[in-house]
Amino acid sequence: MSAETIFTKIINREIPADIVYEDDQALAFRDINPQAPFHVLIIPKTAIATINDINDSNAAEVGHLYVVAAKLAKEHGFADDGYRVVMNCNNHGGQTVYHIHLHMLAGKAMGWPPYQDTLKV
Ligand code: DGP
Repeated sequence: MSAETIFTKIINREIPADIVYEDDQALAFRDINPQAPFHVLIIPKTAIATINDINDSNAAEVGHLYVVAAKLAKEHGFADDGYRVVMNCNNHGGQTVYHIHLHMLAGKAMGWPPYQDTLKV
């Protein structure tokens, strides 16, 4: 599944974004609603809708998103202190844009677990 989203428009420079990294497979740009001092979205240039659409044929592109995260962490000085990468899936995961993206959050210590209400199972 590869429906076009706003992220395709960012890849194609049809709408602006604060791009911090680009190569042939991936693009990284600052999140419009940052949740940390450094909050970028690292996306594959191929439109993969959700984690459920990851398979053996696109796994290398998805793995590459982590390579980009590691590069950015070193480049921006976050590698030693640490950072968080998150990929949300569908409604319960909090996904709002259906082109997979790795959130990379850095520049402050983050809490865990990420939910604020009490877990009831
Ligand atoms: P998620 O909820 O995991 O699907 O995250 C989507 C993120 O995308 C959210 O943190 C806000 C960000 N976002 C949505 N639209 C735009 C946009 O047009 N530009 C930028 N830079 N970020 C966007």
